[in-house]
Parts: sequence; structure tokens; C-alpha cells
Amino acid sequence: MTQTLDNTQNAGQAVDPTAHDSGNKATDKFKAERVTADTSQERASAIYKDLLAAIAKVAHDHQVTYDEYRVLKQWMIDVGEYGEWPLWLDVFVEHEIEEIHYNRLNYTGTKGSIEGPYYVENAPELPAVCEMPMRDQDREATSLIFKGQVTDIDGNGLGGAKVELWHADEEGYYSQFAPGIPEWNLRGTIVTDEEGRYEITTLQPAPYQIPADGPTGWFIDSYGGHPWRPAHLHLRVTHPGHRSITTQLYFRGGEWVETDVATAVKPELILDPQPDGNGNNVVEYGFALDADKEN
Ligand code: MBD
Ligand code: FE
Repeated sequence: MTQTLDNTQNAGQAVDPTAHDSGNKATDKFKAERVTADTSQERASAIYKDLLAAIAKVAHDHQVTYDEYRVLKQWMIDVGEYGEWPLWLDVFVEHEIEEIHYNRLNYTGTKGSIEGPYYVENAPELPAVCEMPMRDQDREATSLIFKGQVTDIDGNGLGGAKVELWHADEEGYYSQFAPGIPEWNLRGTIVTDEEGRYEITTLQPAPYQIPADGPTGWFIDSYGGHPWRPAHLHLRVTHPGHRSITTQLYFRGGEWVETDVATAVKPELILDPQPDGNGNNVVEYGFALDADKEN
């Protein structure tokens, strides 16, 4: 792992968000939740024992040196100081937890995917037919009309369901995590009509490069990887009495769809928007929610 930060690479780009800035914003947002888990001492003991055994195995299998151990220690300190634990964990670990969660609950509805570090709750409510909050510069991108229906798993429409949508702008920046963007830009809570339908006008997002100028970026450089995610929409769909779904949607043929750094693409989650003849892309995609049964 490289330990030095080469600031000269970013000369002249002072307005771009830095890894340090977006990382610390994501960390502050996460810390505010004060999360807890209902884990017994027996279960904690079993997990920690296996975790330490896995670390021991890697250390022995690769005959890890003292220098490498010290670099790891420094890197972990750096990840914390840059506020990048939400980023690093969501990119490299969350997809496993999401898969376990989905399988354990025997979901049969729409596939989930990872939440990532940039969800913010309580985005302003918008009607079923709406345009996402956007700036004039966002309107220069190709419009994407995203429409469909929220249903139960038998296909009955779910009126009053909430479709929370958040995504990056054409430059790959998320509001509230990059400077200078209106607070709720490209974030909204769409409320479905009586039949569960929605028709949302937004912009076609671009591929997304995770912050590469901090310790997550150095980590990726150290193994010769790339920091890209394919263009994506984030969604969280909720309705009282049904299980909520957190997922993402991608675009057929898009760059990085096959090699997402966050390993979060599933074939069921790939859209294929078509031009509507008026310069917009249109796509239909629905969400089926499982009934809310006990775990
Ligand atoms: C993102 O936008 C994202 O979706 C994930 C999973 C990680 C970092 C940034
Ligand atoms: Fe994202």
C-alpha cells in the first residue's frame, strides 16, 4: 500500500470534493445514527474468534512482514482520519452482507443491492408524476423518464408507497457529499398514486468514480484496481405492511457494469432505456414488495 498522498495530481481542481471532505461527511452522517445490534455474547465470541482465525490464516499463508503490518496500521489510521470507513466498507464488504440479508429473509420480491455511503433519509416528498430537483446544468444531460408501479408479490398495486431515489449528477457528484450542490439535488421521496404508479423525470447519470485521492484510492492503486462504479440509480422502496427494498439500477452496455469496484450489479437490476423521439430516454421498471412477515 502506498502511504504518501500526491497532492500535485489535483492542482487546479480546488472545487472538486476531496476524499477527505466527502469521507468525513459520510462518517458524520453515519455516526449520527448511533447504530446498535442485538448480538449475544455467544454469537460475538464465535464471530470474533473466526475473524481473528481468518486474519491469522492470511498472515501465515502470505508470511506477512513487519513492514507490511506497520503499513496496514498506518493505513487504518488514515482511513479513519479521512472518514473513509463508510466508503471502504460499503465498497468492499456491504455486498456480502446484503446477499446474506436477502437470502436469510427468503425474499421473493425485487432484488436488493447495497445502500452505499450516500443515502440521506427524509428527502422532500414529490408527487407520483414529477421531476427530480435539479439545476440548470443538470438539464443539459439526457433526460431519463423512469416509470413503473410498486406492487405486492401478487401484482396488486400499492398506492401511497414511497420510492426514495438518489443519484449522482453528470459529473459523478452526490448532493450533501460534494460542495456547492443544493441540499436535495437529485434526491426525492416519490409517493405512488392509488395504483402504485410513478413517472419520474430525472437525468441519465454518468459512471461514478469513488473518491480516489484518499486511503481507499491508495488501497485500490496498491493492487492495481480501478475506482469506478457503473452509472447507477439508488432506490429505497417502502410501504406500510410490506418489506422495504434498498436497491440500485444500472444501464445495459454501460461502462464498468461488468467490473463494478463495489461488486453490486445483478442481472435483474439492469435497465435498457430507449429514446422517446423527443431527446429523452424512457424506461419502465417496477418493484414487487414482499409481505412483512416475521424474521
Ligand atoms: C457510491 O455512490 C456508491 O453507490 C457506493 C456503493 C460506494 C461509493 C459511492
Ligand atoms: Fe452510488
